[in-house]
Amino acid sequence: MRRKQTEKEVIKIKEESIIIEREETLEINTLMPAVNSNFDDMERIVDLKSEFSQAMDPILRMYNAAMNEAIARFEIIKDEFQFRKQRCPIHHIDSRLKSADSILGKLQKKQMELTLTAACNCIFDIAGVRIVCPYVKDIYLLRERIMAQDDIMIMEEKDYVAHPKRNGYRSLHIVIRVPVYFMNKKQMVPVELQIRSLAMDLWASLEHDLKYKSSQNESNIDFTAKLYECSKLIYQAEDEMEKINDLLEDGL
Ligand code: 0O2
Repeated sequence: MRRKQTEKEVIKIKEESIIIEREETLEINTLMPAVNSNFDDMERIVDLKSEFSQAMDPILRMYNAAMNEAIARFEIIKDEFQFRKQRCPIHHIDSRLKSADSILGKLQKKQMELTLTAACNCIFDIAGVRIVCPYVKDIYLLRERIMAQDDIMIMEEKDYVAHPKRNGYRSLHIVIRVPVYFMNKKQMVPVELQIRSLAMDLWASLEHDLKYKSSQNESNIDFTAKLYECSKLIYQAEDEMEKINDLLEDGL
C-alpha cells in the first residue's frame, strides 16, 4: 500500500535521531523545465525507468554539486592541517551519488510516494560523503569543525560511535544541507556525511562484503554475534593505538 508521507513523518520514524533542522524543502520545479509536470506522478512512470532517470538528471546534478561542495569543505580542513604541519584528522574521503534506480527502489522500500518531490524531501542520502579518520577523536574534531560552519544546516545526527548497532557497526552520520547555486537559484541541498575511523571503515567494508556474499548464497546463518565479536577485537586494537598516539601527541 502506498501512502503520502511528509518529511516530518519520515523523521518521526527515526527515534534515535537528533533533529536540528527539518523545515527546509527543495524546490525542484525549476529543475524540470524539459519535463512534463505529470512526471511528478511517479506511480505512472514506475515502469519507465529510463524516463525517470531523465527526469532525475538535473536534480542529480544539483546533488552532485552539493556533494562536491561538502567534499571541498573537508579538503579545506585537510589543507589547513597540512599547512600547520599538524597530523591530519582526515585519512581519506569517499563519495557516491545514488542512481535514479536506487532512489526509486528506496522510495518503494519505504512505501513512500513515487514522486520526485518525495525523493528530494524524504531521501537524505542521495549525495553521500564518507570521511575516514585515523582515530576516533578525529571524528568528533571534524564534527565540531563542520558544525561551526554557519552556512551549513544540520538536519539530523545519528551517533553509532557512541551507540553502536547490534552487529557492531560504528560511524557518525550527520545529514547537512549545503548551499548550492544551480540554474540561478540557491538551494540548501542535503548531503549525508558518514564520519568514521579507519578501524570502523575496515569492519564496515568487510561486513558489507560478507552480507553481500551471504545474500548471494541465500545463507540463513545469522552472523550478527560473530561480527560483533570481530568488531570488539578491531576496536580494542584501535583504542590501544589511539592511546599510543595520545602519548606521542600530548605526552600524557
Ligand atoms: P549505501 O550504498 O552505503 O548508501 P535510511 O538511510 O534512513 O534509509 P537507516 O538505516 O535509517 O536508513 O540509515 P542509517 O542507519 O543512517 O544507515 C544508512 C547507511 O549507513 C547505509 O547506507 C550504510 O552505508 C551505512 N550502514 C548502516 N548500517 C550499516 C551496517 O550494519 N553495516 C554496514 N556495512 N553499513 C551500514 P545504505 O543505503 O545501506 O547503503
